[in-house]
Amino acid sequence: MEIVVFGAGSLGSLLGGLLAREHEVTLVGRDPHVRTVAESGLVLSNRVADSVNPDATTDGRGLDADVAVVTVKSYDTEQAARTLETGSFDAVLSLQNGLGNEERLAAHLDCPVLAGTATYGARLVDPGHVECTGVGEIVLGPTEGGASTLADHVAEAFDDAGIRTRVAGDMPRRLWEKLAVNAGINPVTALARVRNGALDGGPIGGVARSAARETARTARAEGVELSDDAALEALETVIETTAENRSSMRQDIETGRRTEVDAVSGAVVDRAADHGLDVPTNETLAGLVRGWERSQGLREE
Ligand code: KPL
Repeated sequence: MEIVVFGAGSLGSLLGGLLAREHEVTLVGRDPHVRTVAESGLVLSNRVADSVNPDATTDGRGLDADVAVVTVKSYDTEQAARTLETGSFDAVLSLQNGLGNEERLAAHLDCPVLAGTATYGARLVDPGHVECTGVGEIVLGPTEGGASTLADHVAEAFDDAGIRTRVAGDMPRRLWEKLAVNAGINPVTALARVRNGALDGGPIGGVARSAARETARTARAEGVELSDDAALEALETVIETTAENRSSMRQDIETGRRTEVDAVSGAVVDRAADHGLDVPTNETLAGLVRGWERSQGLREE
């Protein structure tokens, strides 16, 4: 199968590298990483040690493949969609944080867009070298839920490359559950500069739980069946299984990059407002992270 991985950050590079063991893969990303991969290949280290040679480019326009896997940050989704629409794909799979990525992609593309979640952990060690910090799984399916032979086909391609993958008929609920986890863990660990495991208890753990509960309430207002208990259980599980990880938002703040707060806490605040719900914890967390971004000149409004 021909697969384009659009967004050669840590997760995109890891999945692209694993897929390249079985398929023809093109990684789209930024230099110097992409230049190093194109010249010398991609080294995968830790639990999935290997060395592979995918194509790699900074120019994602006009590509033609069976599947495009989108792993860019949520604030780059619009730009990715405009670039992908210059190419040709049978399916596009979003493996991103936050709400609304699939809709943004679908608005530009005439092929089916699948939704997915990824619980693999990855870290870009150096240009051309990605470390696997956690073996998880991919769950994917149609954005509106239900069955799809296309989703089965894409899952099979991931499975053939040794990536544990499942097809789910309830992606809307799963995306909200993931949002509850991210809304709980990401801004709190970023602002407090702690590892995910520090949310195990104590006052900051309480803030994370409150953000997750508010997210579940907003999901229900949107017609998605996500109980507070289910959201809290998902949160506890991820805190435990990723205890040693630095969340992506903490990494963004520590390296002075813009964060995905708009698509995480900001999305909860916006959707809650549509239903007249108050979500004070998410509102406070969004305000604090946006304030940090403003102080760094990373956002204007
Ligand atoms: O997805 C994550 C992230 O860091 O963005 C979690 C699940 C919180 C793991 O760190």
